[in-house]
Amino acid sequence: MELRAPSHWQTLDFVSDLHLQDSSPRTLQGFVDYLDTTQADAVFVLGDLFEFWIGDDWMDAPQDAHRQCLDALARAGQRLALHIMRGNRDFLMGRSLMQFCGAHDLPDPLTLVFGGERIVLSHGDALCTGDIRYQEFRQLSRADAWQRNFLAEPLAGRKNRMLGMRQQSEANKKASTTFFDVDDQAALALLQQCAATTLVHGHTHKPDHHTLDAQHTRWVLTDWDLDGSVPRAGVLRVCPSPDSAAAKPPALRWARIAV
Ligand SMILES: [Mn+2]
Repeated sequence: MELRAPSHWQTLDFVSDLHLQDSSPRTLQGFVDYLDTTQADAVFVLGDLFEFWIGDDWMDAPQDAHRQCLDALARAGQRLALHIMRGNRDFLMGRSLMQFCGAHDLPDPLTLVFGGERIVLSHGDALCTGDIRYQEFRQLSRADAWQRNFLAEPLAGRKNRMLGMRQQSEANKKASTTFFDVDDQAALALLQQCAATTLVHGHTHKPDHHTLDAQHTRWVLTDWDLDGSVPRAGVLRVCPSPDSAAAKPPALRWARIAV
């Protein structure tokens, strides 16, 4: 799918991997403050906003962190163009949540056309092609039948199952010596398929800017953790370059903004 940025957009922010939950109150506060004050015309949340999400009927009685985040998103959704993509933790976010927040529901991947450039947005988990076990689970859990089954369970049962899956995933990670990063070949293939130059993704919690070849790069967003021993949070911001009127590349200016 393709999204053409309206011509009045000057500043776009990308953010991901906030993993909001009750046990991270500072991270929540940091994100709420960011949403309430950002001067961006459009904000793109590229997945794993929440540590987990068990279905939109949870909106009636969610954890406090979720409630406060949803309210802040709804405020932001009224004054700027808010876009939300699902991650591997919150893939069960549904239409009601998007509506409540006034958010545009983004497919993964999405090609954004901005400032004369084509930018692919993705959470990034689908590009970690080396993790075959995870890719199998991903395929299974994104299927309608699996989701219908899961969502048919009572909320309490869903929460237990989700926490169980999280624990299992953490245990697998600890037991494994391999870190499955985004595969550069898979990233390059996706960019070529979308006729795009730049990929923006999260998921790996390894903020960086990788050169794939002479024409293609990928930005990796930082995760947020303002509660732990190594505080980190931030957005990737893109604006048209001041020289872009001269129409010579680079037409965009990218910057990491600490919040
Ligand atoms: Mn993720």
